Amino acid sequence: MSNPAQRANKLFVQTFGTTADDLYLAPGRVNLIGEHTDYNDGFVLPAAINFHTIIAVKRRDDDTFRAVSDAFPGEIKEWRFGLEGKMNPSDSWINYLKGFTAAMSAAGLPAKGLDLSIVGNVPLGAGLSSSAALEIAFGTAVNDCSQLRLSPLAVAQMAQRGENQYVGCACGIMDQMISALGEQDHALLIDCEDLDSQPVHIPDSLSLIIVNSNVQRGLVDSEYNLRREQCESVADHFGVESLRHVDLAQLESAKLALSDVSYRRARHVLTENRRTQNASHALEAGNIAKLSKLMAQSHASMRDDFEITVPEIDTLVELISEVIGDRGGVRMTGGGFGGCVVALVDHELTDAVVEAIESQYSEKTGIEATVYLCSASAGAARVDEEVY
Ligand code: GAF
Repeated sequence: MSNPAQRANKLFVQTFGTTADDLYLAPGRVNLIGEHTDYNDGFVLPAAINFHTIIAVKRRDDDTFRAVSDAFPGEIKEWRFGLEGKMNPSDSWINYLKGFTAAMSAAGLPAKGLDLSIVGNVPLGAGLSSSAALEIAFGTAVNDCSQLRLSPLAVAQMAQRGENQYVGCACGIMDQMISALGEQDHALLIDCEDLDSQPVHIPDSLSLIIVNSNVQRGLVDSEYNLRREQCESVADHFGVESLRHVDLAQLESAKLALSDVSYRRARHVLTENRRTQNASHALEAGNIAKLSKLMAQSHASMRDDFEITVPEIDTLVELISEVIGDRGGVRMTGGGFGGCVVALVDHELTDAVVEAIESQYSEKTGIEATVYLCSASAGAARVDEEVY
């Protein structure tokens, strides 16, 4: 089968009857540790992965956008810059693009129209940020074609604004930032308060394995927003902007004044921030036993305090950790309620991990898992068809 870049060009010709000028790509992501900390101004440690959204574009002389996706070939979506209208829930993918141009127009930025065709191989609905990859590939294309000279961070912030204000999802900045700023063979330690980011090398001795539980992610939006509200109400209790400005000692002393749920939600965030910083140091130092412990603690905290795991995900984590011991780490990754598990394991154990999943997961849960052997890749860029 042709590669995604070739498919994007082909779809462009089929749809618009002419060739595209340029191709832009943005990756999905996996978060190694630091879950539900971004919107609490905390720390996250994601890596961009070698699964991408690719967009072929041709500049237009007016302010119209026309877009087609390989998921719905033949269906051309059209809107004018600044006239996006209201978000239409049944319009799924196009809302992310309209959200981006709506955020640009609200910020007073100009944009030239584009014709575009979109293809991708980021698994949909798996918690690997296919929507951020779409927003950032599009945002990078618009930024370049309209010669706006926004930094990748500014593109990420614009995409997050679009998703928050137009699409109506109260997500943090992690997914957009890593898709825009990812570095090959590195994770990024992001401080979500000042948006400073530091690349952290992933040791060559480790395999990056993502396992899709293939559990349908039901309730994810409502539960996500609920977690966010619970965190914000604890920050309000302390009279601070965010949980970043509460420490564990303060939380302990307020335990009786908080509900048990509020206390546990905040405890997850505070301890997860500490684990994320420690995991970044452990990864840099090649201290895999320490990383293993921190990832296990993170998973337990998501399961018991934040309550965002599901039994199938817990099963996957248990069976993988039995194989890897302290020669790697494993935990749920992403927003939760299904989705994927991430494992960073000694290369020598990769086959054993895959075998354990194949022989035990469906037997224990009745569901087949999908395994992706990944690598940490670079962030969004303009690309040539040949070098993809
Ligand atoms: C989703 C959100 F989009 C991110 O901002 C982040 O909060 C994540 O869930 C949980 O860590 O991917």
